[in-house]
Amino acid sequence: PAAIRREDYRAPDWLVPEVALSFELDPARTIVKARLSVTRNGEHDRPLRLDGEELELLGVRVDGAAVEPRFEDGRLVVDLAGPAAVVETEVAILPDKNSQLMGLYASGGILCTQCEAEGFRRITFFPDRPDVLSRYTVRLSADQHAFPILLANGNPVDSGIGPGGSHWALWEDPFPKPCYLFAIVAGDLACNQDSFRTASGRTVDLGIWVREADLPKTQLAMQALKDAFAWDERVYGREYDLDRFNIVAVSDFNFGAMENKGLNIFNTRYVLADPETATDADIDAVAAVVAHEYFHNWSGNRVTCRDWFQLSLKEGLTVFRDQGFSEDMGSEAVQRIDQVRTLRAAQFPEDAGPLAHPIRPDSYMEIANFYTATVYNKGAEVIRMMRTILGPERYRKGTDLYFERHDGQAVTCEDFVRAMEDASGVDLGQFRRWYSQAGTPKVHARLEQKDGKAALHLRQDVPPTPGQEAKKPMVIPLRVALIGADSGRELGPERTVLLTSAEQVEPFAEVGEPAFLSINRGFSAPVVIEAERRPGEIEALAASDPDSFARYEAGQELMARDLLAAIRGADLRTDAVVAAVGATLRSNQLDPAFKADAIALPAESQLIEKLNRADPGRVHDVREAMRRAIGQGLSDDLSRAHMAAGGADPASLSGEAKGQRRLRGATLALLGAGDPKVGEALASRQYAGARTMTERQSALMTLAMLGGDKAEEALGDFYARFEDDALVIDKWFAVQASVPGEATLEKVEALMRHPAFTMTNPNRLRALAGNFASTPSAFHRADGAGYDWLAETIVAADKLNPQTAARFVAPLGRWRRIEEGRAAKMRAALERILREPGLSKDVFELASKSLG
Ligand code: B3K
Ligand code: ZN
Repeated sequence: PAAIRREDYRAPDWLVPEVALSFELDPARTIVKARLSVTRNGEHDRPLRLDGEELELLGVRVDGAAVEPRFEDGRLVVDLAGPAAVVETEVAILPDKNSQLMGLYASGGILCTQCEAEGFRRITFFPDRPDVLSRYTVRLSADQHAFPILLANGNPVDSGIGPGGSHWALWEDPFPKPCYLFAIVAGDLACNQDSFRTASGRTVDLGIWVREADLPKTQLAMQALKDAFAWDERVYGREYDLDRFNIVAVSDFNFGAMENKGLNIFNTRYVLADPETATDADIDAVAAVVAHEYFHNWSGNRVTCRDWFQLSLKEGLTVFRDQGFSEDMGSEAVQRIDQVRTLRAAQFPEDAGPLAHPIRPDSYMEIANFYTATVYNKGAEVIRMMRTILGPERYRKGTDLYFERHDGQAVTCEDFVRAMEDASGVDLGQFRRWYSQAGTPKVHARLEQKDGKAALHLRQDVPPTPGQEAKKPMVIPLRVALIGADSGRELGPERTVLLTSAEQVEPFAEVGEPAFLSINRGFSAPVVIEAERRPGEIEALAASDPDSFARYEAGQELMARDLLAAIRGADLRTDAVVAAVGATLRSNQLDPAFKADAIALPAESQLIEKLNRADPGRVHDVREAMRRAIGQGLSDDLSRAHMAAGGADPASLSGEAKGQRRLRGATLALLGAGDPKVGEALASRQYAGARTMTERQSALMTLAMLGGDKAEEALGDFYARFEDDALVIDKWFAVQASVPGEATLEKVEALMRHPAFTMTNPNRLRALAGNFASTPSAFHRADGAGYDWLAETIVAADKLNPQTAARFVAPLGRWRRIEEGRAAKMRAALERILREPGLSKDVFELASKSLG
């Protein structure tokens, strides 16, 4: 397959201002009639070219007259003489056979659509590109009994009864939109109905549509939706624009959710939640995704992308917006820690590996492969840096200008940055490199102190990435404070240092006492800091940096220092880490959620990233030894914290209650590491008395890690208890696939043969394969069997669902970071995948680039 390049963009030859679609819905064979009003765009004599995929063409008409279809490079080519025409097509599609879950498909008796990025071409012939915006009228007809509810974008305008037990509904969406935002749903659905009164006094009808039995689990999503409506009015001045807003939940979905205009379609996982079946983390994710999709109504739908290279225009901005929402709804510091954890776990490895790409990529084979942590999460960091540089008021002026200037348009990342510049008067010329250069910058920092003066010596280095050997210096905003080594206080106000050259020296005014360096506070830039530390400096910052995010970071730096030294061959030093964890546990000032984060060691995957050719077995052993030392050295503090945290009100979703439950799980895990017998007893007790899924899942995970009869007993109980709840059974698979150690693979193989396992449901497949591949000591078996299993699974899944299969390729591509023996086996697994005949573009692109 050929690469598509950003620089080859050309405006569309034909526009489609109006579309009328008619669906005769039937899961076995659906008939789609399309009526496109097309107009020639500019002076040219090129024909109309329409994308189409897996469509059975039944007829084409131009201005009412039938024409003989002609295809070129897989596209339907229609020759048109004048400046405008009406082009009609009729096709048949097979929803029941659609296992890719793109286009129109069936999920548990519901018919639904997914069009982003290029699924609309699987529904009808169309110029399937985001810069063609159309007004849609949609007529749906279906069997009344099987599909009593018929939904589409926009407003319902008419409905009625048809022949043979059928009924129909007519919907109109007044807002021009790209076809990737098109959606319809038909099914037997029940509705949680509510309403929201907008700032300008309009009433919006809100509906969350699910299977009848799931209605009680939609309350949290509804609350989040109303909070999101209010937040976007208050923080960004954005009001909703239609009279109704619908969300539909389906159980087979390739990712989290989709922001179709007025008709969001969600993975059930991000809608259905209550404290008995969803963890606090799941519940927070529901709120974040509901808000994210809602926020797209402005950042994505009203202002959309010109082409798919601009994906971060809507995704980076919308992630940044949903992060702001979560920060305002919960604790800002804890939210920021979670965001940075995600970035380090998912984006840093991507940026350091063979699949590295800038947030605005230059080329792709399959766009579905570019819905990445880089485009989304690093994209959000880039918006955050702009706000840090401009300040919140000028940033808001910038977004106001952006929305006003480009409402109803399909635009580029450049348009966003220009709006920021025009509104603020700040030149972002050099800053634009964040859009074009890949790789995580490293910043080396040294604080020099002489004669009562301090100077911060900074150096930046952006590592080479595929296709980008030499890099230019970036603009890196670093929030910096100096902390008195004796007083523990901030010496002068915090500053934002703009690092713009390869090397730079920042003088600081008189500092009266020796100072420690608190840098990149709040994670003001998505970089790796390498600071030269003085003896006792990290320990002191970890104990008392007044900025809680910076204190967390210092704790992580301390843990990583001692773990990495031991992994590289030194004796494992545990005293400093044990002391720091003990102080955190005993503190009266820190809130429980922060404590839970602060006592967790850096993930194995993160340690592997910092090593040259790691032995994952050794990384695991050293990290376990540290966990054991903490568990043994602090058993009293841990037990006390564990008991105290057990008092949280199970019905409460306050930050305090959620924090206590998080701390209860974290302390339990460490107690289990320190003494398996004690851990087993405590976990069994916690499991038996659990009143929330948060408690139940953390107890189950600890038991599963310890293994043995108690683990089997709890796993059996868990399965029997939740057999009918697919989302909870996903957890049952996930827990077992996440157990560290070489024995997990056999378990995973057995689970694949379990009657509840199916490859056609992406949530189930991710629960098993995704979790296994992200558990380093299980996946990186020395004999390479973990890699072979993953390769086989990818090949099998690819035949059903290429997008979901492709998501599992990246772990095999990390071979450069792993010791030679295993690395060779990882490459062999990638080669094995590439030998498979009929591989999808999705998997081919990632597997071939991963070998590079
Ligand atoms: N925009 C969708 C993602 C579509 C993914 C297509 N492969 C959900 C979101 O980011 O909000
Ligand atoms: Zn999004």
